[in-house]
Amino acid sequence: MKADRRLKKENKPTPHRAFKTIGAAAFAVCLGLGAWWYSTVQSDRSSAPDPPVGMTCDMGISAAKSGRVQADPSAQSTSSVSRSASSANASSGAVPSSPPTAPAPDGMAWIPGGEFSMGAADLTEDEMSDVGMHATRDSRPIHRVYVDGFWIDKTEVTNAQFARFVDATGYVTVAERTPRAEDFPGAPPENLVAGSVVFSPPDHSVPLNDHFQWWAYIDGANWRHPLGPTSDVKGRENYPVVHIAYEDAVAYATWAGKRLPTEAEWEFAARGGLSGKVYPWGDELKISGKWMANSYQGHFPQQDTGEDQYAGIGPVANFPPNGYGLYDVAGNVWEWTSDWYRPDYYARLAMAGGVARNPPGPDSPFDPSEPNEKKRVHRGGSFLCTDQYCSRYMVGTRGKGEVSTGTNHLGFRCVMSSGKNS
Ligand SMILES: [Ca+2]
Repeated sequence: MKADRRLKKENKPTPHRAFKTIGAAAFAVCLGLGAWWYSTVQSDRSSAPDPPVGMTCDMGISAAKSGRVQADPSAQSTSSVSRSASSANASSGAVPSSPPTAPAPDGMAWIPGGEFSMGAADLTEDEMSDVGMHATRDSRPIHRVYVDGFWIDKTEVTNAQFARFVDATGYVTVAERTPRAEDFPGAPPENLVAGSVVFSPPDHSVPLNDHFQWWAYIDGANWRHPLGPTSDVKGRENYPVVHIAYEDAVAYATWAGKRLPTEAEWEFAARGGLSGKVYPWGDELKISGKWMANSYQGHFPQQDTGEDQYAGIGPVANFPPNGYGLYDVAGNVWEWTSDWYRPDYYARLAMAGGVARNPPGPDSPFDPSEPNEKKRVHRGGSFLCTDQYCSRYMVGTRGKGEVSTGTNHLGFRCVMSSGKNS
């Protein structure tokens, strides 16, 4: 929202009157680049180059602002750095610990903690030919991490749960707050409107290198009205709450006596006790022909066929849980973690050697593609990830987002330290 409002202040002309939110722009660029790559590969599979590693979500805000897609000149080719995910992930070494003696908090699962291999490696060329998925540069190298045991919500926070929080506290989310004129001197009054960014696909095929075609800033969009003022969440009480900025998620967690997971906690939990797997459930995208997560099928962006039951967002806990009983750790909506985002954090931990114990994330954020934005790590991918190009529901891969920006494919779940309820 901050970025959005800054753009409003600058009164930059943009398509749709909208898409002025940097975080959403990053998502869109991610999708746009992925779609571009997919179309390139499909048009000439045999000669198409691999997309540069990290390309799908690591583009700069300058490109997003201008609506132009520019290749990252520093990106390496996938083939030059590819490693086998299965071989790169050593055995977890996780030593399960006993849960606290107190009863499990409502709706939470105990994660035993222990040591594991964190991050993702590129698939081999043969493996990529099946699903075309790519780990990203910021998710490497695989490094050893230890986390203490903790409780975690089995599902993403739902609309019903968030409504109880709002009813109890009167909390107003970032997307619902009207920008103050004094904070944005010179901004036209008509631009000082609360809202959020919504996936708004066209009904026809569009150039896939133009993310402005499918993301739009919608006045009045927020968690109560996920698609804009004429929409609501009636009948969707069991869907993940969306349009949640980081401070909204923290406010909820604090009220609930919980906190947001660190990125390490999130990945340990999402792996479900498995080691070195591409997905939370194993190495294959489907099991016995069945979709294991809410993702995107069909021609992006205008034709989500919903082969997995859902064209767009779906309710929580409608796909099989992972080994720890957690639902939707891949797909449906992205989830906030408490770590600041830096693309080199894994490299720093690996360089330090040994096992990183309960890593809290870097001390400060830095994204070279948008150096003035403060971003935290997102995990899990969303209903907009596809098996053709979006790698971000691979369990070891990362996303990122500016802290004041929510969208309609971003939510969260909470954790609780092990001794909290005992
Ligand atoms: Ca779907």
